[in-house]
Amino acid sequence: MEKVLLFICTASALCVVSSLPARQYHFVYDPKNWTEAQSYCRDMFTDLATIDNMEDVETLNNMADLDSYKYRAWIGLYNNVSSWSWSMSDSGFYKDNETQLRNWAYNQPDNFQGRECCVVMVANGEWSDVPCSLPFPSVCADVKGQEVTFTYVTEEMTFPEAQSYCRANHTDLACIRNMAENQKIHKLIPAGQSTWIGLFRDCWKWVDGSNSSFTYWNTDEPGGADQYCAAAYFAASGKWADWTCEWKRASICYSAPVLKQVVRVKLKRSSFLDLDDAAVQEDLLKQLKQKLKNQGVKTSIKLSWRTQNDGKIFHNDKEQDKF
Ligand SMILES: *[C@@H]1O[C@H](CO)[C@@H](O)[C@H](O)[C@H]1NC(C)=O
Ligand SMILES: *[C@@H]1O[C@H](CO)[C@@H](O)[C@H](O)[C@H]1NC(C)=O
Ligand SMILES: *[C@@H]1O[C@H](CO)[C@@H](O)[C@H](O)[C@H]1NC(C)=O
Ligand SMILES: *[C@@H]1O[C@H](CO)[C@@H](O)[C@H](O)[C@H]1NC(C)=O
Ligand SMILES: CC(=O)N[C@H]1CO[C@H](CO)[C@@H](O)[C@@H]1O
Repeated sequence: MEKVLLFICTASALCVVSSLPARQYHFVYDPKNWTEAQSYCRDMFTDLATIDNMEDVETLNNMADLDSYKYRAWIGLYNNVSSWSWSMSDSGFYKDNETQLRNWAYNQPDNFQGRECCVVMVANGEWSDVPCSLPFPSVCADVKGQEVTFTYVTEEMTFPEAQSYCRANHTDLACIRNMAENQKIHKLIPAGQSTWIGLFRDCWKWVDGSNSSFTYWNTDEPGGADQYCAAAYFAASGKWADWTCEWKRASICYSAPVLKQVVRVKLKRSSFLDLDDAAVQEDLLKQLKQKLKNQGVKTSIKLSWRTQNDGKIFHNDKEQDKF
């Protein structure tokens, strides 16, 4: 989280300096399920912990209290099995509920071993979830308005590769709006072959929106088809494992550090303004905030007046000499 250091160079000019300090972790040992843990972290801090690199891992290993029952703690990594969406998101392409079409094979999607986040059409034209890193042929789509034509691509690629390929050479991976289109695609595919279509979902994503690709899974993790939440395991150097979200555990929150800066604001005296009036004080803060925004400050800023020992906020210039 970016923070802003802000100070006044002269009475009339505002200077803004940005810096990027490290996030601060907080262990919460009171056991909570993952959902409760996230709510708590969002209320009290910023969110459940995001872990970006080995330095973060070391920080957490040094902080962790290894008492019994406390050595596993929730982190902000979540495998969202209800986040299916089509590669082509242009809403004009779909009518009514056409994005909702699913043609899953029996017992699919099953999120086998907790890592199946992309979809292939299997031999009988039904769909199955598989790991996105497996190589398959694919079906690309060329879209003109509502018209769509499909092309089978023999070359085996991972899902991200197939998606890039289709976007470079066609419109996108095949997105299927109805069973007639499903049938058209099925006819293109050689007998017995499974191929990528454009359906995928969020796979083990940081809930604060971080796109960090750092992973530190323990051996054979993730491994559970119905374990959507991740915890760090401090008996194994803080490595991660997937767990059932209902379980109650310690948790790790983080806060984006807040930088506090006291600045002195000099105002020209105006006989029309009562500076002891709370509404006037509030209005001045609003104006200051707007001024900062106009100068390109993009991060969130909180401004407040500081009350001095005498209970007053504003002092005229002679009194200021006493600071
Ligand atoms: C999972 O995905 C669904 C659908 O996109 C979304 O509404 C929900 O908020 C997500 N859950 C979490 C915990 O991110
Ligand atoms: C979508 O619409 C079709 C046709 O109108 C209907 O048969 C189907 O039940 C709908 N599906 C959903 C998930 O609403
Ligand atoms: C991750 O997000 C940052 C900005 O937050 C962006 O600069 C970067 O390109 C993103 N990386 C990927 C792989 O999307
Ligand atoms: C967590 O606990 C809350 C409150 O007891 C409950 O409503 C919620 O369903 C639980 N969530 C999970 C994922 O277990
Ligand atoms: C047939 C064709 O145009 N293939 C191109 C598809 O896009 C890739 C780049 O992603 C090119 O290398 C291919 O030549």
